[in-house]
Amino acid sequence: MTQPTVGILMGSDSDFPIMEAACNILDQFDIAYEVNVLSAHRTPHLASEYARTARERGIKALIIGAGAAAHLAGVIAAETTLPVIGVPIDATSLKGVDALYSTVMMPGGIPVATMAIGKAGAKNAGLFVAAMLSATDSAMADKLAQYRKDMVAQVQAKGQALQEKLKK
Ligand code: RP5
Repeated sequence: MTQPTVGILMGSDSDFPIMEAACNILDQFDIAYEVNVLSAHRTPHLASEYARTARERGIKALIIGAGAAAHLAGVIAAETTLPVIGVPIDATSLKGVDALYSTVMMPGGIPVATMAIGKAGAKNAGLFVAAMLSATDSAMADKLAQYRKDMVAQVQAKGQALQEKLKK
């Protein structure tokens, strides 16, 4: 099995339908990852232990999804100097704003790179890791450039399809 480069954590398995978007991007870019469910509140000791041992296990970046009073990314960032990317999850009646504030409002000294709430954030977390790796990996930079080109082609195709539809 390939040694994982990225650790994906989520506070609950109920976060997975959102966090799967990060997995899909990492698959697309051939970046090996591991996935774990750990909670800042329900399993605080296991979460700290995971973060403390991540670097020695070869992990280069961590993507952390959590909803509600989402402290997981901050707790993980407190225990490692690896880059931590937070994904706020819409899991309560506050629709993810609770998780966004909990994740993004870190005190100075312990950074968490916070993405958008939900699936777009999880997808961008995967792309952000690819971008970080591309700083020292030219093959990854090429893949990212191709991804952007494909996106332009997809947007143009959608515009053309819409124009065709309106002509009818
Ligand atoms: C958070 O509480 C999790 O990250 C999840 O988003 C939310 C709800 O968890 P469950 O009650 O569904 O396990 O810690």
